[in-house]
Amino acid sequence: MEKKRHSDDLDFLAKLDYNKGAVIIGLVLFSIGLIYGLEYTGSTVIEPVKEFTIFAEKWEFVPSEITVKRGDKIKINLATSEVNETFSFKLSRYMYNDLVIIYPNGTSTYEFTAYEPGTFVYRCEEPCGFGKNLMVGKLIVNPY
Ligand SMILES: [Cu+2]
Repeated sequence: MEKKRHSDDLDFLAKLDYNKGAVIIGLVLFSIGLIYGLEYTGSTVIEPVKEFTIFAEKWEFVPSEITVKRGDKIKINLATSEVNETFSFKLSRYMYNDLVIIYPNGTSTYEFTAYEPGTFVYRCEEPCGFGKNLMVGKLIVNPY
């Protein structure tokens, strides 16, 4: 039978200490990861919506230019004070099949996320009179 030496015990203790250290480092790293993870989750949950109001008039959109950043969540409020005219709002690319109607003296909203950078035209597609073609504006989505 092999004789047990003191140094064997010392080695064992040294290894144990090393393992404890590793566990503590692991816990610290895990905690840091958790904190960052929670912060990240928090920031995505409360991502603010950028809100704009566009007025439809005879025959223009005011404002006729809006600038945002790629990835922005956009809410566009549409309003007209014209009492005898129905307008509409159509944004190229982003609104393939959508069309928002703005009824006389009414309001509408359109929400989307600006995933694609570039310059996009918005226009009125209602037959609202001879100035119809003047009802254009542009949305600029900067890449960053
Ligand atoms: Cu129109």
